[in-house]
Amino acid sequence: MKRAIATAVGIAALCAGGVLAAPTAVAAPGDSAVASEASVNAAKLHIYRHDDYKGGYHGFAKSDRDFTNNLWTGAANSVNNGASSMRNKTSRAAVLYDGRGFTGRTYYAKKHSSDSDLSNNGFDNRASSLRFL
Ligand SMILES: [Ca+2]
Ligand SMILES: [Ca+2]
Repeated sequence: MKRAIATAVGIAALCAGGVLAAPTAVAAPGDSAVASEASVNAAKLHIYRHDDYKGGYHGFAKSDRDFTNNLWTGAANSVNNGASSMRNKTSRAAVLYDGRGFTGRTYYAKKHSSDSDLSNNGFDNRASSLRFL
C-alpha cells in the first residue's frame, strides 16, 4: 500500500513537471513585444552619397560622434565627408556637424524632413558627426 502511494506521488510529480514546462514557452510573446518596440524605434536619419537620395546610403538610429567607421551600404568607403542628401525619417530633429565630436559647421535637420541636395546649404560632402536633439 505504501509503495502504491509513492508511485502515485511519483506520477503526480512527473505531471507537475510536464505542466511546469509550459510557462517556459510563454516567454515567446514577450520577445515579440520587445521586437515590435524595436521596430517602432527603427526610424532612422539616412544620409545618401549623391543628390536626390541616390548612391549608397547609411542610416543612423542614434547620435554618432564619428562617421569615419560608418560605411555606405554596398561599399567599403566611409561616409565621412561624403553625404550629399539626407532624409530624416525620425520624430526627432538632428544636427549634422562638419567636424567629428559634434564640432564645426552645422546643418539642422527638422524631424520628418528631407533635403535632396545639401550643396545649397553649404554642406555637401561635409558631414562628420550627427547628434539627435
Ligand atoms: Ca561612427
Ligand atoms: Ca567634415
